[in-house]
Amino acid sequence: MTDHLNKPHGGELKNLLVSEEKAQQLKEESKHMPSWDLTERQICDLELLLNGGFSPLTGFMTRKEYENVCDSMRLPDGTVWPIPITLDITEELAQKLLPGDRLALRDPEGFMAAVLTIEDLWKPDKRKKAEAVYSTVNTEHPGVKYLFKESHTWYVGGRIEGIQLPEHYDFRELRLTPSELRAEFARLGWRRIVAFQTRNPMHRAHFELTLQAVRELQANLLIHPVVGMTKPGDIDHYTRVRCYQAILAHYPQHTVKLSILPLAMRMAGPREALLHAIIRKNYGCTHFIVGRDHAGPGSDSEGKPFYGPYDAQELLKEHAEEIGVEMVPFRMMVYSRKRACYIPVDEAKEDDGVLSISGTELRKRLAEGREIPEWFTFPEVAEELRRTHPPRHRQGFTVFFTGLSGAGKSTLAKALMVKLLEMGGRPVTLLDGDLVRKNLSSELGFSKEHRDLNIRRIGFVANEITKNGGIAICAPIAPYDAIRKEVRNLIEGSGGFVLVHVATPIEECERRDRKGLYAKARAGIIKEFTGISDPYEEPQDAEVVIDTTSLSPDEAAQDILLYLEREGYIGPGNQ
Ligand code: PPS
Repeated sequence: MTDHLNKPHGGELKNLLVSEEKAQQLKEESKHMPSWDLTERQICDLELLLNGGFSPLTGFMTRKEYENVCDSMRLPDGTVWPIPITLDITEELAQKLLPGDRLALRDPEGFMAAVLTIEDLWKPDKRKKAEAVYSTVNTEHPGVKYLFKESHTWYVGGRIEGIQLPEHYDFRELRLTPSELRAEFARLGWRRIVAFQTRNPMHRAHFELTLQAVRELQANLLIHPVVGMTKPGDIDHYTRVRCYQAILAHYPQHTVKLSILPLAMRMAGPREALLHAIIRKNYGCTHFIVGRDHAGPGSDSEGKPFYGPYDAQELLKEHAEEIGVEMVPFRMMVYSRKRACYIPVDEAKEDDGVLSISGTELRKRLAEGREIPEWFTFPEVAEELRRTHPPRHRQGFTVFFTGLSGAGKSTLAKALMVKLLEMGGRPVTLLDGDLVRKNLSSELGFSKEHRDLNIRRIGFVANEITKNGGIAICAPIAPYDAIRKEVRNLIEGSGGFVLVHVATPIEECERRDRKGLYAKARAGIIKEFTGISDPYEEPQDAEVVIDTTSLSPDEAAQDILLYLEREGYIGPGNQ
């Protein structure tokens, strides 16, 4: 037996929180320490370090730990550990720090959460890390995208002294720490506990699978969903937790417990499955369910899956004994119409009449207000989902006009606003270019930097309106494609986004020259004038293209309304 096999996971829990007295002392001393405001990901990691969910780690990884983990999935002492838990900081801060220094770690509100005693500072090779941890450098993988585009360039590692756990104001009674959950299991007399990890609402397939696990293993069930960071675009955790609460009543009494996990997922598939198992061991579980494509991000844009469907099961099988958790593998479950129950997909025969609904199909049904069948999900879950995902004609959306000065954006925007107000139902806000420049962006000029900032501000406001179920109509020039796409990405996460290219040719805009600006631009009096002395990047992704040369505002507004109706943004009798 090799040495590392003598070091099973999850025996002793690391509790990195210091005494109250020591915490006071650290808070005093921190006034003279450099300080770092933790990112959302880092707060999640810190919480699991502090509460013992990441035992046996005692801090953010040092370079040696990091390299060992990347290369061999082990800590330097041989313990299995699949994913680096590192603290990334800016180059600017890194230049000011030296090994031996202490760094105050704060949450976004400025509260001191912990102190890090620096052992190591280094600039990681991100490509190498991506290849090792994610087996790809493709930025379509959300973990790789985060690594390349969001995480900072320097890593700082060392021991942590915890002052307080990050504050959460939601679902407090469901946020049990590893020691609390272990104590709860002991109190209930639960000895065999199978954990179910999820980042999605639980439907019938998940329910049947967990129930089957409970029955076969004669074990109790811990539903342990991730509420830290999951895959971008996932259903928000508030909705999901209400769905989990709704499903609890369907399990036999005294068999199941729900607790939520503040983990930041990396979507690293097989390696992440190992991490999940280690965490569940720390939370007192004995068994861990691993299904199809566990913690995988699906496929890339060419349809090629990032991981094989059962790679995670294979990897965990190799390490489960060492970790000290038994893996409970599941194939994908599908509904057999003939047998009126769920069966593993590989047991299905031709005459089973197999049914399944994908996540994309579910979203489509919700958006269109269509039926969600009971064989697929419990009615309480469907109702909960409908509350936060109303059909499109009750969701917020943004109509974003782009086009040259004088193309007719403002007139069209106004006509559309008035027609939508006439229909009633949702509040409508107009963010016209000139209006925004007077109020929100009065200090900005027309450099690329300032134009982008202007559009980012408009996008921010439109997103807030959309998120809260209103209609935002924006009408800036917005000449740059990248920032338009950034705004689209932001808003599509909250509701609808419709880009309207007012494609009136420059000759016509100049002929109209309502504000006399083209003449001034030609004369060089106005600099950086779009279309004359500044670029306009024509959109290739507009939902509607309108040339106002020979259309009245009424006619042009009709084109947009017809598009909105076709896509379901305007319902029968509007509401
Ligand atoms: S941007 O690029 O989206 O930030 O521009 P926007 O906020 O829509 O502002 C455009 C309006 O400002 C006037 N104006 C100029 N436009 C373009 N280039 C230059 N240099 C410029 N200077 C002033 C102009 O009236 C624009 O309004 P519209 O309604 O488009 O004609």
